[in-house]
Amino acid sequence: MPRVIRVGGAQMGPLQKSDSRKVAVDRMIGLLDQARARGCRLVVFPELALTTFFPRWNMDDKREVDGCFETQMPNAATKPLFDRAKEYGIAFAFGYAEIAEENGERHHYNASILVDEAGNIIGKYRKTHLPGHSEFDPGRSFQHLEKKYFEVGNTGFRVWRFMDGIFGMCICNDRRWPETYRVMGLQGVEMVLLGFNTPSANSQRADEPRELRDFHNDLCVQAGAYQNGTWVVAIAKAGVEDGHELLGGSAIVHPSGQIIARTQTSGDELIVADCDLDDCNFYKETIFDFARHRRPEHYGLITGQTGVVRPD
Ligand code: CDV
Repeated sequence: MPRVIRVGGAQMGPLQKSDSRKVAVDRMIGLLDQARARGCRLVVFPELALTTFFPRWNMDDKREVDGCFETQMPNAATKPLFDRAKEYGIAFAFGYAEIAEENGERHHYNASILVDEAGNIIGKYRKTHLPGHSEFDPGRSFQHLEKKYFEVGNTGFRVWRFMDGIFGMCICNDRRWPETYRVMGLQGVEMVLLGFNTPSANSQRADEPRELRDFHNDLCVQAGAYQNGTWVVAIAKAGVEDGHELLGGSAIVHPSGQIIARTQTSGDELIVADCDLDDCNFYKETIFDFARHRRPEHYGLITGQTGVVRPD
């Protein structure tokens, strides 16, 4: 039996700080309607899909910060999205800022969830590689305060069996780290669902060309796909948010590493691809047959240390 899943990558255009959750959710439902019309069974939305990319703002008022987070999922604002997807029998994934109650304490995470065709949340991932900084940095042309607002995720890189395949999730900056894909690759992942918000400018390097940033985006997701024989569905929030441009360039990447669908705009846009999960097999069984070719006895430094230790 072929394992072909028609996947929709639902890139979102910008969300402004003043936009309500309803604005975001209505647009997500619009994309879901398009996905239904085009026969998709799974739809992937971006990181922090319900709000502007708020880590660019330096906020000290706890209430203002917590106002960017969700304490429940689904909640009143997102329930219409869950209901519509359930009505259509479409599975979906999206990212949001999560306040979680754990052992009587509140924790703040940059999270994403995987929802099955019946509307049940079957997977949750909390971002591991938080980029940026934890205090206002006057040396940057704009802020990236993820380390101020979020804790490092405590889920690790899990995978979930559903729709006859093995699915994993990661979030934005995670895509730049080969460990992200390899940990999922070692669990047999066949499709990585990934949302991102990447500024089109480097806040610490004014002369970095946009083309280079596009190239690095593609490089990471294409390498991650190929080196692990997995599909990667990498979906952006794009366009100008609160005066700051985001990269866009959402893509669906084949296990060969080739991009087979790509957005053309910086707005709400659905890309669609028929993804055969069995296309992973050739790579997993030949050049990247981990059981035959990996040499973990030589990889100890990867888990044994964090930073660079140079020889004396
Ligand atoms: N939201 C992100 O994680 N953004 C990062 C930063 C470094 C631009 C990214 O890797 O795209």
